[in-house]
Amino acid sequence: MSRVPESRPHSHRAGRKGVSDKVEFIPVDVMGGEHRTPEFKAKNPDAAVPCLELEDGSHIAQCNAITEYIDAMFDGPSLTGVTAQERARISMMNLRAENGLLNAVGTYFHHATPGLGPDLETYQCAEWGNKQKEVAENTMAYLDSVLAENDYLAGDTFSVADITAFAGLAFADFAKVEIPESLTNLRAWRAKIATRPSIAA
Ligand SMILES: N[C@@H](CCC(=O)N[C@@H](CS)C(=O)NCC(=O)O)C(=O)O
Repeated sequence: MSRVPESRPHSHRAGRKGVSDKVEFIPVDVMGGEHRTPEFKAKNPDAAVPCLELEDGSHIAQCNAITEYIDAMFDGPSLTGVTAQERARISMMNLRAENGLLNAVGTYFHHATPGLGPDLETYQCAEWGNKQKEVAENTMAYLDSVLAENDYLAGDTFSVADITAFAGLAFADFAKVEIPESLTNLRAWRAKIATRPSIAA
């Protein structure tokens, strides 16, 4: 969880904006189920991280909402775009990375692997999980094709779509969903993103 002053505005997002020092990062033991406790759910009923706590005690969950908040609150390079066309393109690519990669890997992890363990995974549907692994693999191939034409997922500028896809690949590693060797554009993009100061930190 992250806590920030209300009048100022998390993670890679705060890093890119150069505002990481304005956020206090509080670890949440997800493997231990801390995010499903009544105390945590009072802050974020989605029972998931991340969750941003503002100084007035209110909370903002959902990565995209947190990114919107940080982008609007601070000056500096935008993660969500400025012109109507940029904003729409970034939003489109971010949703493709989120639904097709990050969420698909998450569903595979929760349904087709032991996930968070028998106490927390009370319902599993392996067929659905394995289908989502296929979705993730297809999305990797799609992203690779986009990166054959563009330096970044939404064009020539780093954006929240790159952050979401990078996080999706990190989760894929964790869930042991491999990036095929043949996806050279995706692999090269990942190596480049990994060297960004906000990601390395
Ligand atoms: N759509 C949510 C997804 C959040 C999410 O799935 N977070 C994962 C960790 S990256 C989580 O907390 N999982 C716990 C669980 O599934 O029980 C967002 O954008 O914040």
